[in-house]
Amino acid sequence: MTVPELADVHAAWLPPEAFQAVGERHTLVCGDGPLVRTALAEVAQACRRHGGTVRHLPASMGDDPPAGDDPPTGADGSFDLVLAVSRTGRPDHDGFELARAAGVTRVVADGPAGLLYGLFHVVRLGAAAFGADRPAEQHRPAMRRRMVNHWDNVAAHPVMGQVERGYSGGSIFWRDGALRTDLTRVTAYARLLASCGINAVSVNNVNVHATEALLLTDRLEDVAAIAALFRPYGIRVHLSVSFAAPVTLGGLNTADPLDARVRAWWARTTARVYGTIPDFGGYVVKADSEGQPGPFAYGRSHADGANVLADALAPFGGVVDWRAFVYNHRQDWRDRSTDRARAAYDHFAPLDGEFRDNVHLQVKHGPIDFQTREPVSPVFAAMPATRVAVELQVTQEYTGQQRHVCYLAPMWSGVLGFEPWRDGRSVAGIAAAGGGLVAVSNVGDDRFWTGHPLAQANLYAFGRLAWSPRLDAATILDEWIDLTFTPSATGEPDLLRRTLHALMDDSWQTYERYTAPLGIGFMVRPGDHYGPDVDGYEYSPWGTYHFADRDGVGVDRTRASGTGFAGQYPPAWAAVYESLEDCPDELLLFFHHVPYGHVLHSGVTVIQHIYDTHFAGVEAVTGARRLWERLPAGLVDLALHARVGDRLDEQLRCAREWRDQINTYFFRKSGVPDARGRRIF
Ligand code: GCV
Repeated sequence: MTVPELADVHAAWLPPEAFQAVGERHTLVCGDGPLVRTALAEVAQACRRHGGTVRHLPASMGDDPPAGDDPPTGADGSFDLVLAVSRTGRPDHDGFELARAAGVTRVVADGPAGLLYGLFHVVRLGAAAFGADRPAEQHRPAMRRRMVNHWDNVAAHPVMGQVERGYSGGSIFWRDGALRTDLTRVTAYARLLASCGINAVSVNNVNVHATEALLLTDRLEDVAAIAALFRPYGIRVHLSVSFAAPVTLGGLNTADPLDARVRAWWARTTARVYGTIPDFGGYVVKADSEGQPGPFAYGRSHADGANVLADALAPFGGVVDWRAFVYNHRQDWRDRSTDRARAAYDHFAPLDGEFRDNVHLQVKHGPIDFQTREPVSPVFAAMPATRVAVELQVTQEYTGQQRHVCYLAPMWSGVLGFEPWRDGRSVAGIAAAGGGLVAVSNVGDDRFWTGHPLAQANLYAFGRLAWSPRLDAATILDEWIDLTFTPSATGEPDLLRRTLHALMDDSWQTYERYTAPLGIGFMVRPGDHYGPDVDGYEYSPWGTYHFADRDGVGVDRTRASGTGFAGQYPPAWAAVYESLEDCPDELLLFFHHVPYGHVLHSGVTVIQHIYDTHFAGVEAVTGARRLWERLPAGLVDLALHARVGDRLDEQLRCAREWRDQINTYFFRKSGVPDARGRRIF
């Protein structure tokens, strides 16, 4: 096993320097199997570069992992680091214990995956892992399943391209209708994912087009080839499949989930998948959504649909990730009783308890669609008898498309920490007990992986939050900075760290300030979803309205006079969102239609808030750009510096465009001038 180093691709958060503390020491790796061999290869590579040594002790040759006080002697008589798989641990738990005593740092893992995670944790700690003694710390992931979904097409889609909502170049798996011939990049990606704890990946778009559908059958070998590269890093491969596959691939005249022939087809097809990929993870399904086929065509429920796939996967330990993103995208604006925000709850809550145990109901974190600000989906609290997974979007479809800096960890922390019943039980806990955390990936074949180099931090943060949802966003950012950037001998100490925090810590709120106000969402250009177009979706059937007129703006989602969406929450939150007085400012227009003169908790009117935040947002971006320009040469890689600089230029241009269009729009609608007399076109 060799650890790839790609000459022309940025190493992201695993540059060789990150391994220095491990690589210059003497390490003993105890245990067997492919994941232990991966850890061994990682350490060996680091030692070759930094001068240390590594020895392997297969479990069959030793007893229990060597004790901290008395590690076995190596060529030079001692070890600084011992990585071992416990004989008594729970191998499926992925956890490890880390301690330092008598000059030895010891990682004792529950199983081989835990050993690999333990090694990456030592890498993260760097020299600190080898300093003073430290009492035993237990590290165990909160979520058993930590998954990324790729919206990658095998054959480039005429509108969506090779990666749907991808902002980082082409797919790292697929190109021009085929599996790439050089897959070294996939191994490099597997390392990055494993190092932040991710253990599952789906490799094709949830919108399954004709070529991609074949991955399940005729082109299964392609999936097997990818699985072989992820396996050494403890990552299982999943596949998005089409609900209509029994018809389109199997030649049946129906995909009715209750038809015996359909059930048999899924069972047969799935058995073949496991014959080829024994550790295959399972299926991801987008059904009855945005044109994808589903059980509604046969008068069946989504539980019927999911269960037929679940039954086929169950004998092999596979799971179905069944997406709850089901809504009517052909809406009539006059029909105020239909509310896209209500849809997931209305479709799925009545089915609670009807899904098989190996179905994960994958629910987007907000009720609409990955907007910059949405309330947390009420579905999380509504399905106690279902294994629910929380879906996040690392790819920045609505948050600046990796042309804008937008560090999303603070938003995700808010989602995971949300307590639907306000009683200590959080969304993170619901996901941990259910299907875990899932996110749409933001990588592509771009040299910096993510288009905007700083967007790498979002992928890293997703993995870390799936492991440990309570980690603080700024702490995660520090981890990412420490791993990614080599400390420089030049410049003020910590200047780079301070600059990155200044650019990134509040970047999500900055983005929110210059885009759609107070939780109303959208106002983006239809189709590509980049840049402002206040009425772009207002006169379309997608159900994403703001209802601005000369008197006011916002969607009435109260029970009293609106769509009733507020009533989908447990009482403690339903009452807060229902009430104009109590509703948090940032979600006001999501829940209420108010006059422009409505005074927010902050003390300013809605219209003045719109003006103030849009000017403030642009000022923040101007400041960020200036800070980046002032970084002394040599503090970061020149190409990376240039790429971030270019993106900041574009961010500033676009932020100004947002500011001017939003401010002018609302000035013209309301006729209310800016209290501070600033220029509004
Ligand atoms: C994969 C949004 C995006 C679509 C995406 C869809 C989904 O509507 O714009 O590109 O389709 O969400 O999550 O399925």
